[in-house]
Amino acid sequence: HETGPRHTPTSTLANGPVISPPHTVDAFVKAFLHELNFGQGVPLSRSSVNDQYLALARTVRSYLMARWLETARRRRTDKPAKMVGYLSAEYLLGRQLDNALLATELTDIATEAMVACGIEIDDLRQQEVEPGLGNGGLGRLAACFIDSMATLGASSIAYGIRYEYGIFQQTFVDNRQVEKPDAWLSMGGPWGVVHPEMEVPVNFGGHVETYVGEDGRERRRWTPAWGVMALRYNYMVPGYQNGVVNTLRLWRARATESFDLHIFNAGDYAEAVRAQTFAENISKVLYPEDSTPQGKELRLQQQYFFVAASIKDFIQHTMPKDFDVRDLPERIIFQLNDTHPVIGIPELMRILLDEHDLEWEEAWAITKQCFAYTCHTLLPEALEVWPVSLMERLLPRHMEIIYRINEDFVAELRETYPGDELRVRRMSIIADHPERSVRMAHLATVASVKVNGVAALHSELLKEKVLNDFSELWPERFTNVTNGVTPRRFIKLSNPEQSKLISDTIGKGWVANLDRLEELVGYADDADFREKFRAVKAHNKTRIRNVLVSRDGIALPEGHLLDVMVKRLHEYKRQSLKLLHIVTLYDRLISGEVEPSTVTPRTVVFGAKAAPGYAMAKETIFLINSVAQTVNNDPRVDGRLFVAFPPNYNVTLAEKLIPAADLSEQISLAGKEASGTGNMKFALNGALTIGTDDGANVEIRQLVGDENFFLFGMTEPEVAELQAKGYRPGEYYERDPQLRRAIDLIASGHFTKGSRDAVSSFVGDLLYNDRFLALADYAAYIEAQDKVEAAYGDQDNWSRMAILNVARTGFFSSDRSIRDYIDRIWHVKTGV
Ligand code: B1H
Repeated sequence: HETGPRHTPTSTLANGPVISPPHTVDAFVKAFLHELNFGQGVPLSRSSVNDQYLALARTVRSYLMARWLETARRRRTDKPAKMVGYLSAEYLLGRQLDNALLATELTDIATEAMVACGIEIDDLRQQEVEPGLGNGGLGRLAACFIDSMATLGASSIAYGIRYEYGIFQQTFVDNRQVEKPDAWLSMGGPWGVVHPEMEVPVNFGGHVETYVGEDGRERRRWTPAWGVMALRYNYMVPGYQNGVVNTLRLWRARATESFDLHIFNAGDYAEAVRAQTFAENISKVLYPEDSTPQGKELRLQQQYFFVAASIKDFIQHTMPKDFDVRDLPERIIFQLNDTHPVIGIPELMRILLDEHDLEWEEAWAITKQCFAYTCHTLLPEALEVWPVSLMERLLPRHMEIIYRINEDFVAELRETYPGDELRVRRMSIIADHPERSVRMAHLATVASVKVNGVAALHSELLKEKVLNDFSELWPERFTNVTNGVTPRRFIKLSNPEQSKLISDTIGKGWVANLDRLEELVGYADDADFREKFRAVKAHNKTRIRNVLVSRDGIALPEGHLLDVMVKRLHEYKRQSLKLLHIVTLYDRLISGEVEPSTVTPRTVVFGAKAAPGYAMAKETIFLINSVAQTVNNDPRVDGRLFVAFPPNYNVTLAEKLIPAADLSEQISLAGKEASGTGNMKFALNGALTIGTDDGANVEIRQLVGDENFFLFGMTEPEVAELQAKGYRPGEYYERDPQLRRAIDLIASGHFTKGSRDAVSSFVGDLLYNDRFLALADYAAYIEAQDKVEAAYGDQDNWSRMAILNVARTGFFSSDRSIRDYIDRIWHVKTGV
């Protein structure tokens, strides 16, 4: 393929710099009509809303294009600098239009331009289908991180997969989750720029053999059985008003004519076409498991596909033609977003050994400097392992290299710990039980410059538990980088009213320097400011009410405390505990234990997708919907309690829901939630947190102060102690009458039209298993919730607390996280 600089113009006209259209309404209108007429091929008078949206998106894209080309040109021509290659299987991007307008300071111009064309820009916004190329926190973190890398001007490129179908669309049928495919590209994907001529081959299968090279040395040669092409789709990642536009490069799989040559040659045309479809399946769909990866062959294909394409792309296309691979450590650090891209380690070894003829020691010395690994979990079932049998079949050369890496590693261990075979077996990259398999977290740790957790507590537990042996061996390799979220999307864009209040009070600088929120601390005591702050919240509640009515036909009551729990459905996150609280509140109302007029009216909003194969999670969804239906229609509740569960929670809904929340539910069992990032978004948008001592909750509480946080539940050591002595959930049920009533009410079938069967697995699990100790934390949770209600009664003080949450959580900007990675792990330049 032709790849290098491709054209030398002879006319000076063609030689000039690329210039954006001027930042004026007239120019914008002109560019927009050009896109509509010549791009979409329609006159304004006959254009559909989708035509208009696509033309608007392309117009904004055209404004970004000059900055994009300029950013890339500077990277090519400046003194060679080290880059970050961010490798992630997921990017949960959310809608692009508003972020691009904000970055280019075109929001007002575009709005006016649309008015001039007789178009309501909001209708076009609604037309965009968000790219949901991620499951939850991990994918959204990657999206926040690339935003911050661009805003800091970090020399960087991000790589991933352009799934044709993102995270499934969730619907409810008879209160149960039903998944629909997410055909996010079906209306046209205006943000991706494809370069079909720049495709990269990626091979699979086959065998490895020894041969003798010209120099008489023995070498290994991989003869793959089949391969696909990785098609390059570039997406713009604009920095916030700094002229930088970085690249997110997502790969799509395409079959080649030579995909499986012998089939075509055999004349079986239909079979050959079927085989092509097989190849293109690789980038077809995002796996919808959050935290519990399945050892599926297609998933390993996806991982190798995008990582192999990315590394090859970096060495062959991003580096200059005469580049010497021995210089790689000076030019790249690949950040591994969890273990999903870890196959890149043996891949780089393969390239250095087999394609560049380096000796093992030299190749290993280089490889070890080129990767850093972020672990995102503490759940043992979330640690990825691949069966050796699968690896050998799909990537035989890589399996061989992994064996050799492990051999050297194990030899080193035996020297360091003579006679400690137990330890050697624990640490080995290869596990023997229950099936011979490759432990990707071990491989990542052995080959990385740094290994980091995603919140202070998580990084400590990583060292003490999950990777304890490794942290004893290499203590200096382990570090923490607390997660963050981008203030552009999650404050400036999602909460314009609060943003305006902040800017009017302390100036506009906070958007790119979130520590400046501290200047708001004093205003917590300013009655006038508090009143304005409350007005913002009231405005955001009206906004979400309108959104939910038109989106789902859900009519939220007015004047309620808005209590929000949004995150993936998982037992460790304990949506079931929240449900027990709701049932308790309901029970108090219908049993006459409390007089309805005396309780704080509360609306609970859930948002959660369950992995399609996760039965207990789906049962929990069914029960939440069933409880909502019963509670919302029971006259005895007298409008004091309302439960809403809008389907298909996604980034777009989060942007509307989080700014309206009064109370943020962060109630995972201590020691299970690595960080959480929703928790940060809520605090920054003026919600108070009710939460356990887990993940980044710990740091949030330290920053906002105990008096501005509703802490409850066991600590991680208490959890470990209880589990060690033997946890029996039934004891809590027996001892606590309030808990017993709640569980009995569920078990009776009260919420499920009299059906006990429909709730038996849920109730049975709580009483006899309860892996995440919901019953043990129930009493403390209820007590903390009662304190919440009392506190909400004093609106002035509540506002004071909420303002302090905003003022003291600037630390959770992803700009700070990225600066941490740059200073302590990546050592790359900024300001480019
Ligand atoms: C997180 C995942 C995850 N941790 C496997 N692990 C996946 C694991 O497709 N898979 O197989 C997908 C996702 N996701 C989350 O990462 C943590 O649970 C959160 O606590 C954390 O905030 C987030 C970002 O670090």
